Amino acid sequence: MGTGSPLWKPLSETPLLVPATGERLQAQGEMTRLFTRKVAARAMFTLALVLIGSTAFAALAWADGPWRWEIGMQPPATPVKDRLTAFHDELLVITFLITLFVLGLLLYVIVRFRQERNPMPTRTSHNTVIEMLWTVVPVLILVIIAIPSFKLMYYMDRVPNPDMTIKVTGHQWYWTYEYPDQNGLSFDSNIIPEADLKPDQKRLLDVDNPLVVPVDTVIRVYITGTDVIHSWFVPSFGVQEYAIVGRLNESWMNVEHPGVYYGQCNQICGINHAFMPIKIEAVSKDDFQRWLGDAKKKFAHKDENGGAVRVAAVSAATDAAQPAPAGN
Ligand SMILES: [Cu+2]
Repeated sequence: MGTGSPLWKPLSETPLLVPATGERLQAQGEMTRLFTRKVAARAMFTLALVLIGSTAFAALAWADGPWRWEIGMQPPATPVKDRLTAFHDELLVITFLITLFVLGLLLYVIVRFRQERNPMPTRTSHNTVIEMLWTVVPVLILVIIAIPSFKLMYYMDRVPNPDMTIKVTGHQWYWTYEYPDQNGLSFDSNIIPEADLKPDQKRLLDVDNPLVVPVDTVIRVYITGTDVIHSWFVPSFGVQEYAIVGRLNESWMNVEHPGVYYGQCNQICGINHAFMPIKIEAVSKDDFQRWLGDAKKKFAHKDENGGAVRVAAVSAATDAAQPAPAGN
């Protein structure tokens, strides 16, 4: 717009009248132009951030366990999490391509339809073909995403022939772990207070009695609660299940590599919600048998207050209604 434009005259020179239609249109054109440039600049900045972020994420994805300034997800340790991670990566590719396409369109519009090159805007307002396309193509993309998504959801949901069962009970504010196949072996798992931490222990994540499981074993996990709703969440297993009073939720895991895995209650459950971490040690089958022998002695007669006995009764009733485990 030239310097002689009446719009930019000092207020004193501007007539206190509504500008003529032509001037108003010109003013609107100017506003739109400024606005479009600003939006385009912002969109490009955002895309640059997304690109840098996803590259950094890809580079960091091989580190083990939670680490400082973590961006991506923890490395997968079960078939469920393998699939979840793969699905996430597929979605990232689709998102990247769509973002690239939208950026291309934006750049094209910014260059091709800028005011200098296109002084007389077209009055086109409808184009049936384009409107059909921008409806049908996104629907197709959603269908393409939905098919693997539903497959994965059912894969996570059905426990494939469990070799053993573990029962998890959420309390304010700790977990109880129970092995119904092992004469109801059961123990509580409490956080290690910060003051008692040993150098190799993780703050807010380490516990006195971790859950111990064998690798290469299909483990059915029952989850329930005794006071409020908790949630048993182990990121590297792809397991997240609500612990609800009076309900028995079910999930499963098959840990692929021995190691130590951490999780947390991720349902706001009261003042000590942040202090009921989950620690799982996955060990070889032999080591697990050895641990069972020790644990049965260590945790014998520990639950005579009735809580665990009641829970065990529920578990036994549910087990009776299900096909027997393939063995352990
Ligand atoms: Cu909780």
